[in-house]
Amino acid sequence: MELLATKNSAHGLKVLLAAKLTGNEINIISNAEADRRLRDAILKVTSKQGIVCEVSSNSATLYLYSISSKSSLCRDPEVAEWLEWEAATLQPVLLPYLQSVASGREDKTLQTHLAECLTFLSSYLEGKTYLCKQFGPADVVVFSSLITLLAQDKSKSFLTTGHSKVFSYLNNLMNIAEVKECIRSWYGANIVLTPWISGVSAPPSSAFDTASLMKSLPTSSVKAEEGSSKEAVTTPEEIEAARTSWTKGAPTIKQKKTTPVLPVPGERNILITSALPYVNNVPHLGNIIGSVLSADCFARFCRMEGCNTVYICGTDEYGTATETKALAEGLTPQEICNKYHAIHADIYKWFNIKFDYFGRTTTEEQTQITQDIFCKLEKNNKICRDSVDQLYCANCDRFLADRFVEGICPHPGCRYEDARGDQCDKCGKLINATDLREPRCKICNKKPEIKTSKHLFLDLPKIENKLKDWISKTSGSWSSNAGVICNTWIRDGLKPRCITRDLKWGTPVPLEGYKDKVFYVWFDAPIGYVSMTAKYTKDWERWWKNPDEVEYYEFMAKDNVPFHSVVFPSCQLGTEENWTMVKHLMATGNDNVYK
Ligand code: B3M
Ligand code: ZN
Repeated sequence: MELLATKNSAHGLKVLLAAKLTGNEINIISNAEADRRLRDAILKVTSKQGIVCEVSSNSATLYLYSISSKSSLCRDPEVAEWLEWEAATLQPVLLPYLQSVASGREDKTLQTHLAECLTFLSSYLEGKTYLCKQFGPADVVVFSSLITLLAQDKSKSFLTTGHSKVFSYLNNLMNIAEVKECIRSWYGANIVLTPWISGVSAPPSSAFDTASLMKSLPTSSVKAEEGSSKEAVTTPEEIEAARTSWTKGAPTIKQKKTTPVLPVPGERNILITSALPYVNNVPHLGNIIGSVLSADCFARFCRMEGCNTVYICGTDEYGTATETKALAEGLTPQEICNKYHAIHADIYKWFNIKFDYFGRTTTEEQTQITQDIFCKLEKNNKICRDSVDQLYCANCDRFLADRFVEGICPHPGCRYEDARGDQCDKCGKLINATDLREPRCKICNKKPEIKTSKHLFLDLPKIENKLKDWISKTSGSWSSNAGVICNTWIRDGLKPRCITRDLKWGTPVPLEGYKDKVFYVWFDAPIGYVSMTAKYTKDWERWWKNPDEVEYYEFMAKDNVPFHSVVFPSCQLGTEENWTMVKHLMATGNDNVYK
């Protein structure tokens, strides 16, 4: 492996150190040519060279650990938090501060911000030698950044006098043999930061990604010696080819274009979905970043790599989100779905999102597959029954979903008059709709009554053991936030979950005594992935009942994790069929917000 890094940068040291500590061979190149290429390279795709990826030095550090015998050190969720802290909080202050010292005018505001970072670190290090349980990637990145303070007298005394706890942490690490050796080979006898800090002017935080790990580049094409002019450089033709392939689609894409794409035994078959948006908004870039865009980038990458890839998405059309919007616009739910499905499809097209199929949940296939899954759960004794008290409006002849009732907040100190059925907008507390004082129906303003209604529940305790077993085998390849969220759900034991609603808009429940009800939107929404694939190809089961040959990736916002990691997998397991289940559950750090 080879690494391009700016000479004397902290980033280079991180990767060098990570390579040393994990026993990876790495060839580091830091000369003028490396600098030029780091400036130029965003993503170059050429037929000869394959892909050159620009990655951040923190990702490179993590990657080197992940492919080594120390890979378990990456799994600590705190590692991701420290890497994020180093890149997003510490670096944006540290580098400009170092520059200000180098220019002879130490910036006091930056110094104050830096002091805050170091105070935070000191309090964290109380009673600890390392940031996580063992010396690992978190220490590597934070250490490499902070020892740059030792390069200049002023910044050094700032560290040693005001922040001795941090200083002794650094000192301690510096005495480790491998660390010593890397510092010497990267900086020489003394830590000198020029030309790194003088080369970076007015750094935006993204400019800190100066390390580039080039896995797929044939070694010979970048063999470079200090000052040599004979090294292979990227030609203008290659840059032009990269630009064309990026804007027009690469001629190098290896996936054969057959429609529909189906898995092929013995090849890599990748199924990708991104969370299905509700039909109550006009999506914009902010929403798309949530999951559609990440899934699209990944799908493009998989196609380029020659994997048989399908990327499925579509609109989630049932549930109160649709009914509320219909009420607001004076249209029927079906009209709202038609209108917003078209808007969503158009906007994703405008953004050049390349779905293999963009569908919707209001289809025959959805009804048929959802009912089939339910019947299997019922047959396998995974459905239980219970009664639920709900508000019912006799005037409208309907049970009222939480969003359809308002009343006086039941919390003593508040008593806000227009509290909603699920939450009070004034005091922020959660509310049980049946506890509202003087409740009123949002549609007709009459007073609803409390009525008992029978409902069906997914008997999660009966599936819990199987689910936990599956989670322990698979969650190692989920994004770390997904793992954390899922654990908080299953930690205290699972309870049965109501999967039916007294509504008209939804997939009908096919069970005697419950035929006037529909399924709760979150019971059938993930089944949308399956039914949309069924719309795409009659051979959908080759994707969905083929766990040995298909790798399934899901992309979503973090508030969708419980349904994808607990509820939907439990339904799959409860059917006792051979489902393709998610292997890589990727959650972005945002909630799905429709603003
Ligand atoms: N429509 C919720 C949301 O947009 C829901 C996602 C369904 S994914 C199966 O937050
Ligand atoms: Zn009413």
